[in-house]
Amino acid sequence: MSKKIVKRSWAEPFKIKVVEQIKMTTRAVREKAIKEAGYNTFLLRSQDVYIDLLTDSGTNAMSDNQWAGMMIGDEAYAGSRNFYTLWDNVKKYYGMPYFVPTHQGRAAEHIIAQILVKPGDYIPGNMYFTTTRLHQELAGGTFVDIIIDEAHDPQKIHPFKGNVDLNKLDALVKKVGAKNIPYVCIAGPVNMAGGQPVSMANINELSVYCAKHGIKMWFDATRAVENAYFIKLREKGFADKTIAQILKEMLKPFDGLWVSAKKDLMVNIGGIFATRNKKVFDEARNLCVVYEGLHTYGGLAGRDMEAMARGMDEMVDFDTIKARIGQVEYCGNKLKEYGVPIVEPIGGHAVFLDAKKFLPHIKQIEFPAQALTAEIYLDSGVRGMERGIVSAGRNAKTGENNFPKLELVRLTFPRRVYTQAHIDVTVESVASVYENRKSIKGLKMIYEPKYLRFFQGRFEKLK
Ligand code: P70
Repeated sequence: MSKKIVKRSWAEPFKIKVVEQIKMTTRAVREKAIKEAGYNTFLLRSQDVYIDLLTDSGTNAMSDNQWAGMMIGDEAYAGSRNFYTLWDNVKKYYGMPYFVPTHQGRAAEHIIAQILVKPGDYIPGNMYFTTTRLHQELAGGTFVDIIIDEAHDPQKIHPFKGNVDLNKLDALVKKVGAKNIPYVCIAGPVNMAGGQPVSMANINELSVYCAKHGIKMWFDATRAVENAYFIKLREKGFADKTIAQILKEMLKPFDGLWVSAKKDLMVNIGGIFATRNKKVFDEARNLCVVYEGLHTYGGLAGRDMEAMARGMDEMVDFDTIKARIGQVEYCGNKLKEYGVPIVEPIGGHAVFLDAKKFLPHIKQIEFPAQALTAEIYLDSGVRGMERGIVSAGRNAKTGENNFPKLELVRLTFPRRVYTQAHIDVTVESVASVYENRKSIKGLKMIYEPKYLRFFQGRFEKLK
């Protein structure tokens, strides 16, 4: 009997033209490599990695159209043609009139914090992001988490786990006063929560509240098209709107935004600072010449800006986002079949393993997510990233470790890079590590840098 058709499969809206060879390694090679890297996957050489799921940042495959754009880079020091092309697209897609290019996202975060945050200020946000929070702290501010409680529970199902709890914001306003809150910092989707989106309804409620209290809103639009995609699929009234329309609508209430272009824009480098506020813009382009380069290149080559501009045209394509998030979902659902505990709902850019549930025998201070990340690498050469206590760092005032509720390993998918077969290999590796989980030991930190310790911290295996 022939097989009955029960569904229609779908595939990526592109085909492969250029390939990059990757190396398969032996367990012995990986044992040596991870030990030398201090059990920190950030310190591995990429030549020792088989499938690289460390990040989706700058690791994307550019299209032929983007590569063609690289050839028409105008490398003039001042007034590059590509800068103006990019600026036009910033206006077109993000709806902001003013734009300053930066070399990547954190450079824009630095400029924003320097302009808007003064010592003693509080910056509420829908969960912290490592670099964002650090720049707020370096400017003398204190970050306050106002995300809904559901976001801190890996198994809690909620369509918009990135939403703000307005009661938490109101309590902060009552406690410290609106004048000590320079802006509310919203990211969509929320990286550290598992790539969870924020709803249009929540953004609109927040904007009513902020307008009433005279508080500005700034948006981390690093993966904003993925947020728009979730709104289209999950929120009533948006099914017939395009990603570009939803993106514009999402950003309407915000005074400004920043983007790590290394994600949505599918380029290898770049950042965006954009605002509606002329005064903030003038200050930002002035700081740009101090830290980045002239305000018409911001630390980038003309060709990079052209690739960014073309990447923007591609980022709003529904089928491209569907294929990308479809891969992430495919991976997450397969892991669930093996009983592997993951953050749910499955997010936009990555599958997050719940290391607390995966390794209940390892105390949080023995770095379960860090240990699990190293163990997956050892098993197959698949490289993920710790997103738990190491990433959460220390309290800026007391110096004590922060103990986040979420202790996660992130398997992040670069855009247009890996195939479904790569995902199968990844899933099988994680499932086999899960099967042998009881034998996994915790770690001890033996070197801790002052800032963003997850990047360069070193560990040793506990006996
Ligand atoms: C990642 C990357 C970068 C990022 C982000 C959001 C929501 C800003 C930035 C900064 C790279 C990364 C950064 C810190 C720790 C680990 C990894 N996220 N906002 O892999 O942008 O890197 O361009 O300076 O996700 O998630 P940039």
